[in-house]
Parts: sequence; structure tokens; C-alpha cells
Amino acid sequence: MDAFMKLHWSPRSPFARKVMIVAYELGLAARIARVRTQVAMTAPNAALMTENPLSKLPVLVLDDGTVIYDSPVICDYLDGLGGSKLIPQEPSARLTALRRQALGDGFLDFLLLWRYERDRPPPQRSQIQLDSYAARRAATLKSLDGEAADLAATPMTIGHIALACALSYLDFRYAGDDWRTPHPKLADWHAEIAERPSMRATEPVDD
Ligand SMILES: N[C@@H](CCC(=O)N[C@@H](CS)C(=O)NCC(=O)O)C(=O)O
Repeated sequence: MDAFMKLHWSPRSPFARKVMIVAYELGLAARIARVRTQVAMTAPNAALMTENPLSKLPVLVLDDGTVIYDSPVICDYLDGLGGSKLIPQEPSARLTALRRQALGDGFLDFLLLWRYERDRPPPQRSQIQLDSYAARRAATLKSLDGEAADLAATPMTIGHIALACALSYLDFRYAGDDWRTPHPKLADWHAEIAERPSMRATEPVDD
């Protein structure tokens, strides 16, 4: 019988969502038991730190007790388990997929930090930081709009999934941000990928 895995997860976490999208795409979702786990930048989770000292989600625990993090490592493990469908073997396609994953993950990294900075009390808020995140957002969206045609024309990879998660996180946590109007090709690509069953099954929830 196939082994079960436990995933420390939150329906708010875009990185945990990335892992679950990969699991759905590979037909592995039913083998993963999701455990709702609380994390906060200002309050490390002592129990989680016994498994991941970084106190970050997602964390995958295999049935033999092996602990795997962070999300790229978990996705690589699941892809191996599921027939290597999302991380290409061919060197050039592989590099592109992994670079796109790094771009999606890096985009998310600063979106999380930006939100944290934005929500601090005004005297502690750093305008320099806020401006820096805004500049990165603009550059990332411009760069992605330039890649949108190729994203639409190529088979789904881990890169597509990471980028889709980052754009959806913009919608989830930056609701007033109209990134679509100035980036219509990217908006079209995102609208199409957002319809996939794996994306629909993992919509973020502010629980
Ligand atoms: N590089 C990590 C990033 C994970 C990450 O930042 N997770 C967020 C939740 S979406 C987290 O756990 N934040 C809590 C904290 O930073 O203390 C990955 O890809 O898994």
C-alpha cells in the first residue's frame, strides 16, 4: 500500500498551496494529510521548530519520519514520486522551469515581507523598504508579462505553478492591486491556469 505523508500547511500559505497544486497535478493529493499549523514571523512555533527549525510552512513528514522542507525540495520529492512530470529532465527546459520557480518563490518572499512592513504601526514602518518592494513588484510583473506567451505555449512545470501561486497571492492579499490592466498577456495566462482543477482545489482561504 502507498504510504501516507503529513503536510504542515495553512490555507493562507502560498508556498503550501504550491506543494498541494503539485500533489494534485501528480495524483498524490489523497496521500497527503494536511495538518493546520500556525506560523507568524513575530512568533516562532515551538512545536513546528522541532521539525523545521526555521518555523516556516510547508513541511512534509514522510511515514518513516523523514522531514522535508522547503517548498522546492518538497516539490522535487513529490515530482520524483509522481513520475517526474513537472520538473523537466531536458537541461534547457529544466533550467527555465527552475528559474521560473525561483522567480515565483522570490516574488512571494517579498510580497510576504511587504505586507508585514505595510501593516506595522506608522512610526515603525520603513518607507525605503516599502518603495523597494514596490520597485521589485513592478520589475517582476514587467518581466513576467514578457514571458507570458511562452508560459502559455509550454507544458505545465513547477515554474508555471510557482508563478501562478504568486499572482494569486497578489489577488488574495493585495486586493486593490490592479496588476492585470497593464499586463494583459500575463492576466490572460493566469486566467487560464487558474481554471485548472489543481488550482481550483487549493484556493486560499483566510480562515
Ligand atoms: N522558501 C520557503 C518559504 C516559506 C515561507 O516563507 N512560508 C511562510 C508561510 S507562506 C512562513 O512560514 N512564514 C512564517 C515565518 O516566516 O515565520 C519555501 O519555499 O517553503
